[in-house]
Amino acid sequence: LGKTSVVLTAISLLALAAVGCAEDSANQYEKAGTTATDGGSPTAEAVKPIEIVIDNFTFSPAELTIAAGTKVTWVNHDDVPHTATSTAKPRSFASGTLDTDEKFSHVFTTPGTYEYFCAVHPKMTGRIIVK
Ligand SMILES: [Cu+2]
Repeated sequence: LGKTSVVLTAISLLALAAVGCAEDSANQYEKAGTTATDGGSPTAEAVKPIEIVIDNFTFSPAELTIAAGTKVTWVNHDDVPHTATSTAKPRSFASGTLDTDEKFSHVFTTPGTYEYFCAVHPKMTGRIIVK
């Protein structure tokens, strides 16, 4: 009997630990989502996702420095379609056409400087520096 209750205790502890981890991840995700637009320091947490807003024919922020492994999401808040297309060839990323409120995400794993533009409006440009 004693052995059984030890095993049962171990199982419940494991279950608690798993629940705790899941809650932590969810909280971090929510926090990142609400702070991504406040312009906080992007280097504070390497894995915090970053959002670039497209509005009024502008990428904002136009230049961004991030840690390798960061996920960047572009969201189009304009009422015309835009893209986020890497300038380099071969392209390291290309969103395709983003209609209003559509999003595109890319994880930057390799350090370097990534120039990009809007294929519909080539004068719209941005730059991401991955450290
Ligand atoms: Cu555009």
